Amino acid sequence: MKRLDLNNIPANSADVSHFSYNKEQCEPGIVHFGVGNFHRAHQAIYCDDLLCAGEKKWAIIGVSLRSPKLRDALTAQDFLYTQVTLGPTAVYRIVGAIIDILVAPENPGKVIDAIANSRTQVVTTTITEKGYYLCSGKLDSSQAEIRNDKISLQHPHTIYGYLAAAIIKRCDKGGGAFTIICCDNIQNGGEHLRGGVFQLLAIHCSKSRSWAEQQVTFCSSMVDRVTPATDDKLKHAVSSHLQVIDAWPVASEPFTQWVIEDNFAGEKPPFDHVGALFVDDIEPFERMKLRFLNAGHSIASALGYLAGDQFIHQALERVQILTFLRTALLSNVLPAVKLADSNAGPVYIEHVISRFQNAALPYAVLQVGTDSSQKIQQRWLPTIDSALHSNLDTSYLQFSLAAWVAFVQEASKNNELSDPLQDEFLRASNESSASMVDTCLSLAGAEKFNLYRNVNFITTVTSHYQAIYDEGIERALEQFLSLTLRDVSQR
Ligand code: CS2
Repeated sequence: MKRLDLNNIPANSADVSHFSYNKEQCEPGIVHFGVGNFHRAHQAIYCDDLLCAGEKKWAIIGVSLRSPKLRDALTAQDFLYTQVTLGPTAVYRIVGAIIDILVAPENPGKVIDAIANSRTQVVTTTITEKGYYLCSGKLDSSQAEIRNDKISLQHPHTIYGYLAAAIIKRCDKGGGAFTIICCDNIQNGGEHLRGGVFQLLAIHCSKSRSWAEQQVTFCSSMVDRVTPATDDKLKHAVSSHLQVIDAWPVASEPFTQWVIEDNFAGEKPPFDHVGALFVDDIEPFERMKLRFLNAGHSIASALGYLAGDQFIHQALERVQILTFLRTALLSNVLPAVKLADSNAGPVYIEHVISRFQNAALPYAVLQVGTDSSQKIQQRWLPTIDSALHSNLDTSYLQFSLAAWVAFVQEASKNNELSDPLQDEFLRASNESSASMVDTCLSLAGAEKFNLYRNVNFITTVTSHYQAIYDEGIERALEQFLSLTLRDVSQR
């Protein structure tokens, strides 16, 4: 069987489509950091739609901050890949929007040049939570990688270093204004990028700092599409359906959403023509996505892992976990998270749950569990603090935190935890229950939140943790639900 490339593009049919433009005539107006599956199933599809609509400027140069693997796999196929939408049916799409992939550590200068090039109008990022070096929502400048970039930008180690070095070069060359957009699941991503970049510019080049204040804008955005890691089953489905070999196809759910803060410098890609939304105030959109969808995913992941499930949809086939998740979002998160339209909450929650139940798109509990120490700082802890501040019910979130501590412990012991703090978690995993809870919470940055100093709150988390430890998740969950649901029905 032949490999997918420009000479071997499967023909269009009822469930197969391919891009309609000539790749050679496209210009890379976008440099994107983090060409993982999510980017390829989300932003790259918006760009592909623009290119298909004749907007030739919005092809992508991808940058990998670490591994050469995707570059190596896609180079041989002219950077083409298949995106498979898995819902009630499977729909295959050959995407051409990526025209090159650079591996930053191999040649940092090339990455810096690509951003400094005046044809680049937008730089976007999906580098995951840990790529921002935040601690409790603030840039942690004490981390070694940031310290490196403070000393020199010759060989940057962080996104901030690459952007600062590129801004210095672009300012020197008269490259003109451009926009940086955060496309990760973090609140205020644009502001975080701005803060880190300006800190470095202040150290390395005050002239470029003043230039950037006028010529560079930083936008946050809310991105949404459930996109699992690629497995062999997907590769086989692609090769048997399309009769070409694709080394790295990507699957995703039918739903997609992209809301972008409208604060562009330079040219603005007309993403609104292909389904994205430009808004003046991004915060409510980010909050809704992080505090409901992502928070819910992390709840289902911790409970599902402890119950022995491999995938999120399997966890939600358990009535107890489904009930827990729904009630947690409705009775703990919704009252604590202010939404512009208060009726929208229950509808959004049901929609999110039905997306998680999509059995055609298995999403591993351990994928959500990856980097959970960073994720819960965005997804759970701010909601808990708001709820405590207003004296609202936090019982489900307390149980969730207890389940998360048990998850971290169990996954560490099973050698399945993937987290920047995994060594610290492993060291802690034999501690007694109170100190295990304390250690895990403080590793996850909880000390900066009021919940950490609330003795009643922590005592309850610890007793839930003890119950999970002693009796197993199913029994502990059953007892918890029987008590709390009785309380709810008696209200
Ligand atoms: C998930 C997200 O893996 C995770 O942590 O919660 O990646 C989620 O699938 C996406 O944000 C959906 O847009």
